[in-house]
Amino acid sequence: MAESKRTNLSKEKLLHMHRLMLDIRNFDNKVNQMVKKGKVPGMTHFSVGEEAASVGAIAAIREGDLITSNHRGHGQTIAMEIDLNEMMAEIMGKATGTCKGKGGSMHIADLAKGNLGANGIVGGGMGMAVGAALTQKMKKTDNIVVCFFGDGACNEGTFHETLNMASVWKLPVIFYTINNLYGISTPIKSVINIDYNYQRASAYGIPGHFIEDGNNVLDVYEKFEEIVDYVRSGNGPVLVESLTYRWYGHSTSDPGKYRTKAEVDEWKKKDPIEKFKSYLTESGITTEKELNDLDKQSKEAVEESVKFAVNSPEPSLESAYEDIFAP
Ligand SMILES: Cc1ncc(C[n+]2csc(CCOP(=O)(O)OP(=O)(O)O)c2C)c(N)n1
Ligand SMILES: [Mg+2]
Repeated sequence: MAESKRTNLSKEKLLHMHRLMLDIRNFDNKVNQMVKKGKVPGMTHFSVGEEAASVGAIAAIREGDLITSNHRGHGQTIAMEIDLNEMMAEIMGKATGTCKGKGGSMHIADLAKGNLGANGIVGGGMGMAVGAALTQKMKKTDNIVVCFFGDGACNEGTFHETLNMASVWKLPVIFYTINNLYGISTPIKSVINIDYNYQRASAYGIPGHFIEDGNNVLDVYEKFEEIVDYVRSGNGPVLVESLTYRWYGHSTSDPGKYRTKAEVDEWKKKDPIEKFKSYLTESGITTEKELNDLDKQSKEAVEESVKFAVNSPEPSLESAYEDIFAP
């Protein structure tokens, strides 16, 4: 059945959201190739399959708002409109990278765009998000913070500490769990005795929201629009969770033996990009050709980022002593 138009978002904004999802997919597929060629130092975690969960949320915030991310941060980083050249250079450890090649995939930050950074410590972004939200409150801005983390991070002690503190101080922060069903090889259902982590919100006296189809970018966007408005109006924090799935292993070193092929294939049928593509064409917003052109442009931008990174210099030895905090 053809889908009907369900949003008042402009065509320009909808196509931009689609382009960001394509960029995430194409970028990570290319990084995967670079890993196999031995061009990427360190560990890398891909966002392929989870594109809508990040793009839908970030499309609902505005300039001045902030995010914190986790080890699987490529999706959020691209959705926050980082320069792809600098991002690829960072992942390849080059001097032209966002963090001068010293951070790599798990530590990409882009302060100018409001991205306070990815984080290799599971749950590590939560304290940063609460600190940033306290800053907004003390400075009386109406900016908000979105704190992205995985289902596995909900069992870290800092989850309890930060949700409690943010609730008591009514801080403008959205705690957002991207539930991809696993923390490395551990199914989330085997380490919690409730159905979903968002249900814990009541323990902190804050609202909890569930986005059942985290692969539907408009479902994510619409829920976030409502939540962002609530948080920006000074009502304190919210806990929200969306359901999605990572297509690849936990990291580049994970053969993924704990998931069946049937399970992975089932989720691939719920491809967030194909889903949005069907919506955009069936509702008459755009044509297949226009979307294919977008994909072509996205792939060209990613190729360009690889050229930029490959042709960039390694950081100099002396730069190892720069940007170091010494009290
Ligand atoms: C404090 C801490 N404990 C353990 C690890 C090792 N580790 C890295 S990712 C990960 C699983 C995280 O799962 P989840 O939060 O669900 O995120 P996902 O990888 O599924 O996106 C673990 C245990 C770590 N980096 N930091
Ligand atoms: Mg997970």
